[in-house]
This record gives sequence, C-alpha cells and structure tokens, in this order.
Amino acid sequence: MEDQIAGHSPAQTIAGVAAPVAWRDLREWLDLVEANDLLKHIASRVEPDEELAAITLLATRREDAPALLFEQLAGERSHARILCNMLGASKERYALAAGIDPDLSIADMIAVTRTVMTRRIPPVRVAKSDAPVNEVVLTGDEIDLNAFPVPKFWPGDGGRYIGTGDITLTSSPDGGRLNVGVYRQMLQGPARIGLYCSPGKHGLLDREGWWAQGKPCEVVAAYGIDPVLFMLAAQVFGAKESELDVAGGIMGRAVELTEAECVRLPIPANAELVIEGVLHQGDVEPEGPLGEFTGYYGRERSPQPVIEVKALHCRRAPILTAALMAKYPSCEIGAYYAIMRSARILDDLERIGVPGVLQAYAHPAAASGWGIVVVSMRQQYPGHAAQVLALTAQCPAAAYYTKWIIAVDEDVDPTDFNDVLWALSTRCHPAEDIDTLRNTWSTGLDPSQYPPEARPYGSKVLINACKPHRYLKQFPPSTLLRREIYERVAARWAELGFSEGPPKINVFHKE
Ligand SMILES: Cc1cc2nc3c(=O)[nH]c(=O)nc-3n(C[C@H](O)[C@H](O)[C@H](O)COP(=O)(O)O)c2cc1C
Ligand SMILES: [Mn+2]
Repeated sequence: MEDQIAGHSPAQTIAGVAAPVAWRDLREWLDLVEANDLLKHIASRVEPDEELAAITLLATRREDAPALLFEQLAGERSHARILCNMLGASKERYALAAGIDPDLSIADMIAVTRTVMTRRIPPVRVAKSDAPVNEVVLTGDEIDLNAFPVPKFWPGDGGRYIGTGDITLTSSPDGGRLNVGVYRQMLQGPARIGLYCSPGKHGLLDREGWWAQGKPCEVVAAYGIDPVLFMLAAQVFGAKESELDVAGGIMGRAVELTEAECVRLPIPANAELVIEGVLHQGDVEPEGPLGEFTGYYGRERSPQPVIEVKALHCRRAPILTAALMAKYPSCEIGAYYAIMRSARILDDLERIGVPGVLQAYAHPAAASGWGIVVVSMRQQYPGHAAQVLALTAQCPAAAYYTKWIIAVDEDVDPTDFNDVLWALSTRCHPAEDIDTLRNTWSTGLDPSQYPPEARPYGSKVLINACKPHRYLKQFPPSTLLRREIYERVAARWAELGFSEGPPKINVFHKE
C-alpha cells in the first residue's frame, strides 16, 4: 500500500518563486542565459541557406543543448546575428524568461506558470527617442530586407523565412484590441513579406475585418524578440484579449511600446528588428511550404497575402530570432510550450470542477506537446477516471490535435515517461480500458489521414492507465522502500561514494 503522495505542489504554495523578471530585452536575457552557461556563440561564418538549420539541428539532438548565437552570416550587409534554439527543449531557459527558479521540477514550473499566467499588466508607451529599436529607422525605398540574413531551413521549403521566431501585431477594427501572434513570414522582395495565418487565427480575423470595410490592414512584425513575447504570441487567448497584457503579467512588468512611423499600431520598443506595413486585399503571392513542428512539410504552396513594408526599425547589429521547426528536441516549440499548455489544461479542468486531478503534462516529444496529454488523478468513485479522461480530451486547452489522453494514478508522475510507460504496461487492460472519440478538432498538419481533406476531423484515444477501480483492494502493492531504510541510506549517500545527492522519494512502503 502506498502512503500519501507528495510532490504535487499546488500553485499557491510555490507562487512566491516567480519574481518580476530581471531582464529588459532580448540582450539582457541572453546575458542571463550566458551567465547560466546556456548560450553558445558560433563565431565562424555560416550560410543562412540550409547550413544554419543543419548546425542547429545537429547541435540540438540533446535536450540540454544551449541556445546558439550565430555571429557571422554569409552574404549579409546588416551585421545582423541570428539566435537559434532560444528556448527549445530547455526548461531552464523557459524559467529564466518567466522569472521562475530554473531548478524547479517541470511539475512545479507548471504550477508557478498557472499563477503568473493569470496576472494581467497592460503595456506602457515610451518616447520614440528612448526606444532602442529606433537606433536605425528606414522608410520607403531605403528598405532592403535582402541586406539581412534570411534563412532557408529545409531543402523543400518554398523560400527564405524572415519570420519564424517572430511576432505579428494587428488590431481589430472594432475596439482596437492589439493581437500578437506568431505567424510565419516568407521573404517575397526587398520590401515584401508573405504572411501565413491559418483559419480562425486572430491575425486573419483582424485582416478580414479591415478588408470587409474596404480598408488595408496595418501590420507590425518583429523578427528579433524577447522570449516572453515570443512564447505568449504562440498561445491562444480569447479573441478580445491582448497577449501583451498576459506577457506583462508573466514578466511582472509592462511591455514597452512606442509610436510607429507610418501606421497607427505601436511597435515593440525593445525589439531588435521591426517592420511596419499593410496588407491589401487581393495582393497575394505563392507561399510555402515550410518544414513544420510535426517533422514534415506543412501545407502545400498556396497564394497568401503579402505585407507591403512601409518602415523598418532596428538596433545596430540586430539579433534576429529564428525558430527551427523539427522533431523534438530540436524544435523551438519545446519545453516552454509543453509547460504552458499543461498549465492551461489544468486551469480548464479546475474551472470545470472535476475533483481529484493532480497534474497534467503534454510532453514536447509528442509533436511539440500537441499529440499526447497525460493526466494524474486520485480515483475517488466508480467512473471517475473515465470522466477525467473525457473532460481532459475536450477541454479548450487540450481539444485541438491531441490524439492520446492517458489517465494515471497519483503515484505516477506525468512528466516522467518512464513512469507513464510503467502504468500503461501494468495498470491498463487494453480490451477494457481504451475508448475512442471520432470527428474531433484537428489540423491539416497531421499527415496520418487520407485523403488530406479529412485531416481537420481527428480522432482521440482515451486510455485509462489507472489501477482498475473495481479491484483497488485486490490490486497488488507497488514495491516501495521502507521510509527508515531510505532515510538511513540517504544520510550515508556521500559516504557510499555517490557525488550527487540521493534521488528524492515521497512514497514509501506501508505495513
Ligand atoms: C514558431 C511558430 C510558428 C508558427 N507559425 C504559424 C503560422 O505560420 N501560421 C499560423 O496561423 N500559426 C502559426 N503558429 C501558431 C500561432 O502562433 C498560434 O496559434 C497563436 O495562438 C496565434 O495567435 P492568435 O491566437 O492570436 O491568432 C506558429 C507558432 C510558432 C511557435
Ligand atoms: Mn490572440
């Protein structure tokens, strides 16, 4: 029999761990990352065309790979540098960005993230002259985006992508809420950039709104951006909510914006490279494909709107942020996304009010946290596990894409897949414990279905890997250490010749 399980710290008890962030912009955050030995400078000359991505891919086959700052790029005239693997699979770099203690476990980071993501701090305006992004300002014919190093990532990509680790600002024509999204952007000319927004995304809804009024849609995009703006821009919030307020909440201080040259939208004052532009209805050019987070090429080449660039702002020797999309752990959508998505799944389940839910984890190796959600729970009544599985599968934060929803008991750590595989292999009876949901919310990016038109209708498997509720009393006890013996051995750990501390154990044998 197991003892009470510890290790599932509720958000309240560790909320104090998240302080306002100590950095002001990408450069100060990189200093912090470097001080923590999590940054590697690459001084040798590198080709932006496929070589940059190849080095990044090979350097990131380990989860603990550093961020990579490429300092010399072939063929460019702007002295720009490129940062790859900004966050990647590193929970430590996520923590340094969000002001969280980097030594916390992933489960505790999820709990603290739940707390900081509920805070809202609206942005503030700073004077144009105080905005670092205004070190260089170009308008009209002075703009030549070919002066910057613009990477082509994969051999089959449809072009060079200036925007992958980017943010795009738009406003809604009614109300003016500022939206921030990460939408890929392919270079189309010296002052023309293709913008791909998939159906339903707020950037697309904003643009349709302006076009419906017969007006062009103003756009601001930043291509060298701090990690919090990048992370928040890739999260889904309500259509009326501004991601800038959430970013301020996470940082514990307001995002700084300044006035633009040509558009009414503001621009991020501390970004590295920003463009202002407009999207005209009917101005489209072929765009894509791009190698995706799934590990495959995404949607086929298709006509997409083009941003006509009106003004460009940058810092001297700007640092552009580029996000390689690849299989884990080489994908920029890695640890941070898994932590944030897991936090929001727990928020949803708490709002619904289902009892007994302890932890959730959307492992980043499952197509950047999209494929699998594991939820741990304390079984309290017949049918409880089936209820938790069904609610998790369809809660707003988990419903999109997720194919595998797995429920485990409280002694199984969802962030530890060795533990999860143990539960699947010893507590799940497939003939009894697996259900399927059909025609669920999915995406054309999942290549498992044919014909491709069927892909937006997905399916989900609900796997009950909890001990069978009907037979809890008969279920064999897990093999666990006796507490006194563990404590005695732990006290002798160094004497026994082990250099690192003993593993922490919270569950012990009970007579
Ligand atoms: C690196 C990266 C690239 C992305 N590329 C696109 C894209 O090209 N088009 C798109 O619609 N969403 C893309 N996304 C997902 C959106 O950023 C995400 O859905 C976000 O919620 C969009 O903001 P919105 O909810 O305000 O529309 C990307 C996300 C990341 C992290
Ligand atoms: Mn939005």
